[in-house]
Amino acid sequence: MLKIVITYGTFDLFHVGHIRLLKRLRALGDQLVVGISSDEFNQSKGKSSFFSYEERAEIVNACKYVDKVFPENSWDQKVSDIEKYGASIFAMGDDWEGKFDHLKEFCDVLYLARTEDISTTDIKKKLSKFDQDKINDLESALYDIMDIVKTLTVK
Ligand code: C2G
Repeated sequence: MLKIVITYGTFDLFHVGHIRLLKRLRALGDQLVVGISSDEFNQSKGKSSFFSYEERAEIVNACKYVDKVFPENSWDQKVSDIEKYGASIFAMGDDWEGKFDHLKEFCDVLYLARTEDISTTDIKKKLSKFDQDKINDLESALYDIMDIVKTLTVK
């Protein structure tokens, strides 16, 4: 009997935190199925992803630890998904510790340690700071030019 592991996530800007979790989840069983949050569901989570559902699903599906991806459209579909895919383990990163214990009625529920110091939110912040640095450089160059123009136009 194949041991199926099931998990869910947005998986935006795919990074090593995601990969390391999927690798550990796959090692818990024989197959790993992943619910990818739809764009609409992300909005209800207060998240807006950089990549669309289709792109995020394609990227995660290409991961060698993942056997199947499917859309996650609501908080309430997990029980039917566990039954549909015959999952015997539900697992998430431990930022969700305790949040899905009600699923213990249907399968094992595990929370695995997150990878420290990386998140999609941090990546977005660092990239936006990078742009801000460029704007700051341009502004100081502009002020230097203005100073030069001023000296050239002094009567
Ligand atoms: N994760 C991790 N280490 C990180 C970042 C994320 O282990 N540095 C894990 C999270 O704990 C989660 C999975 O990677 O189990 C996907 O993370 P997100 O894409 O942020 O997913 P999330 O928004 O938590 O959505 O119904 C459950 C939700 O869909 C989970």
